[in-house]
This record gives sequence, C-alpha cells and structure tokens, in this order.
Amino acid sequence: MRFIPLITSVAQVLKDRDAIDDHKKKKLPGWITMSGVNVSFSHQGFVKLGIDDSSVAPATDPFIIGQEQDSINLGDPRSADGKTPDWAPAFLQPLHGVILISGDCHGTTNKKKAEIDRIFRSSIKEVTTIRGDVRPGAEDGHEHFGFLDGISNPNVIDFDKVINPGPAPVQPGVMITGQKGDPNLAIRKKLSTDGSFLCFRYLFQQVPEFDLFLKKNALAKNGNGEVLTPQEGSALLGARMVGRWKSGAPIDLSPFKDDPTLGTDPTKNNDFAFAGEIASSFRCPFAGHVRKTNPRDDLEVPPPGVPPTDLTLHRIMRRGIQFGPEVTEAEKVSGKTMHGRGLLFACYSTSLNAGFRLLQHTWANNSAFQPFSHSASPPGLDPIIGQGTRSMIGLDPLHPLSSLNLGNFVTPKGGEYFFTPSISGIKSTIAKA
Ligand code: N7H
Repeated sequence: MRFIPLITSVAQVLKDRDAIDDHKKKKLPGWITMSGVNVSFSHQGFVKLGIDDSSVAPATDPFIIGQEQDSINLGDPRSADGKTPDWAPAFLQPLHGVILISGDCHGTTNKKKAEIDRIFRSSIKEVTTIRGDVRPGAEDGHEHFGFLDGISNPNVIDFDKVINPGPAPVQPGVMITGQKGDPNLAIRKKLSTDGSFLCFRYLFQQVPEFDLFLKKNALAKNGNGEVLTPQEGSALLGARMVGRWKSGAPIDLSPFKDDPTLGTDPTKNNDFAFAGEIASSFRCPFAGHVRKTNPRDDLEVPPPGVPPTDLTLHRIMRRGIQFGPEVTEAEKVSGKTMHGRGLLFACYSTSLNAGFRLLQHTWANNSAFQPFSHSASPPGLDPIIGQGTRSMIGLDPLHPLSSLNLGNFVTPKGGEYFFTPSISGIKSTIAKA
C-alpha cells in the first residue's frame, strides 16, 4: 500500500521533536518545514474493510457503538425532532476513518493532503476536511477562551525521559494497547497491539458570550477580602471556572493573583494536588474544569474510611488544536458569536470508558461529583464542558456555597471514536486485505 510510508513513525516523531528543540535552543528564525500523518479507523470503517476488530474492543464498548449513538449518554443536545444529536451534517454520516495531517504551515499540510489524495483518488470518499490552526502571536498555545492549554498531560513510564513534578506517571498500557497496564491486554492481537483509541470531538466555543459572562459576574473581592477592579474580578472568576489563570498558573498554587512565571514553568505548573483542600473550595472550586477532570488528592487521598481511586487509570493524552478565526470587533461589541470557532478536541487512551467517557459523562456532566466535597450542596456541572443546565458553587471564595447559573459556552457539533493502529498492525491486516 503506497500510503503506509507516509504515516509518521514514533521514531520520526522523536527525531522531529529533537529538531524543534534544537531550533528553539539556537533561537533560529521561522519554523522548520515538517509534516506528520496518521490514520485511524472507526468500528464501521473496520466493518467496511472486512477486518475483524474483536481484539480492538469488546462488543459493548462505546467504540463499537460509535459516538453518534453514544452522544445521548454524553449529554449532547438533540436535534429538533430528537432523533439525532444536533451535530453538523458531516458527522451524521458514517465516518469510516480519519487522516490527521500536521505541519508547520498550510502550504505544507496542503501539499501532503494532495499527495494522499493522489494515492486514494476515488477509492475513498472525503466526508469533510477540518482545518485547525494555532492562535497568533502571544495567544500561541492558548485556546480560544484565552487559557494556556496542553499543560497537564500524563507522563508515560518507559517513554518519557523527563518527568516533571505533578500527578503520578502512568503505565504504558494506559496509553498504548498491548502494553503493561492495558485493561484489555487479554484480547489483543496484531491489529490491536501498540495502538490507541482516539476520541475526536468537534467543539464550538462561544467566546464573546463567555467574555460577557465574566464581565457581568466579575467577583467584587478575592478570598483575602481585597476589593478587585472589574478586570481583576473577571479574571479571577474565569480562573476559578477553569482552575488555572489564563497564563497557565494553577489557582491551587496561586489562588488570588496570577503568576505568569509559574504558568509557563513546566517544573512547577503541574505540581499541585488540591492537598489540604479536602472539603474546601477556598482555593479552587470542586467543579472547576481541571479539578473535575483530574481531581488529584480529592480521590487519591480521600477522607478516612474511603478507599483511594487510582487516577493513573483515568488519564487521557490531549492532542487538540483550535479552529476558526479570532474574535472580531463586531463580536466583541455585541457579545455574540458570529463566526464558528472552537477546539478540535482529540485525546488518546487505551480505554474510552476509563478515559474520555468517564471524564465527560460521570464527572463533568454530574453535578454531584466529586462526592467528598460539601455534604450540603453538590459542586455543580463542569462550567466549561458539562452538558445540561449548568450551575456551580464555589466561584466566590468568600461565599463557597452560593451558586451561579452559567451559560452554555461549549457546544458539541460532532465527533467519533476511532482506533489508531500501529504501522505493523496496519501492514499485517488492512494493507494485506
Ligand atoms: Fe479541558 N479550557 O480552556 O477551559 N482544559 N477543555 N477538556 N482538560 C484544560 O492543564 C478546555 C475538554 C481536560 O490534569 C485546561 O493542560 C476547553 C474535554 C483534562 O489538571 C484548559 C475545552 C475534556 C485536563 C482547558 C476543553 C477535557 C484539561 C488547563 C473545550 C474531557 C487536564 C490546561 C472547548 C472530557 C486536567 C492544562 C489536569 C485541562 C479548557 C475540553 C479534559 C485551559 C476550552 C472535552 C483531563
């Protein structure tokens, strides 16, 4: 198969990373021309290819069911007739696979896409192409609400050379199938060894509405009782919704004042655990996005008599990218979204149930999670990704039980569960067929 040599191997990714690090160290101008290609298949795709994927996932796994059917469990809004999720039309068709192309600029990715198109010509039908972009200038690395992203991803034992202080590293099998720690090790065959599940979500963000909400609900005082300017009050409210300041600094370490140096220091910016905050949301609300999606000591060091949860089994490797334009002046003035933008959310793990689905369904959408918080009031939904009628407590550090109703700032418009096989897995099965 002529496509296989185009897939980027792990060895090549590591080489490319070293080249980027070297380029940065030498402070050389511009970007190195490079691209990466990967391919993943849905269950429907394996069926279409006549490939037995029973070693990839058990029959009841969300991978087999597919994300469109699972969307009801994820809380995605339904279409007017209630029959389908309210998704973009492309995602309501069967998606058999996805080809991911990365590169230093559109010229590079367009060229690579043309090369791939020539190989497949009419043998595959393109359902949709979605273009992702990093944000410009100082916003590079920040998602559309303005927060630095991609900070807390799991370190993988035997793979990562540098392990920064933070949550415990995970076994390789939490991220890569067929390795130690893979919950479905017993069923793996060639196709399903050294691969990973890719959960893709097409998430639109209502940025002007989010900014307006922060403006209207700016906190008057911080936790020390100091009076805040409207700008400071908005920034603190946003930081408490996310659990980090826009700079990336965790509020558990710097609760009432941003610390941009901390935000970008990888040796410090993930070194927190909500320790000493059991049953307290003074520094960080229980529903704050990073506390909901990785509760750290809340579950790992629970109150006496409660068995600890091993959170290393529930980590995901996030690899998303932004899409859509910057907010325009007209949108800023009106506080209304006029152009689609958001996050092409992509995460990898060896179990959709223990990873993405648990985080979205059981934690983010569940107002009662985390269970050892305040006995009087549930923490509320995740203010960023929780689906349902959103409200949460703990946003005001001086009134921890007062509740605030939140708008809907992130809207799912599509997605699918895919499996990304290794190159040898593809060679021994799909490319053989
Ligand atoms: Fe989240 N945001 O800007 O508010 N996320 N996320 N996420 N997210 C994180 O630590 C964001 C989404 C996780 O270990 C940060 O890298 C937005 C989904 C997890 O501390 C920021 C969207 C799911 C973590 C955002 C979105 C998750 C995390 C802090 C959608 C899973 C790490 C930066 C548009 C179901 C938690 C960082 C930890 C961090 C934002 C989606 C999960 C700023 C805007 C769908 C596990």
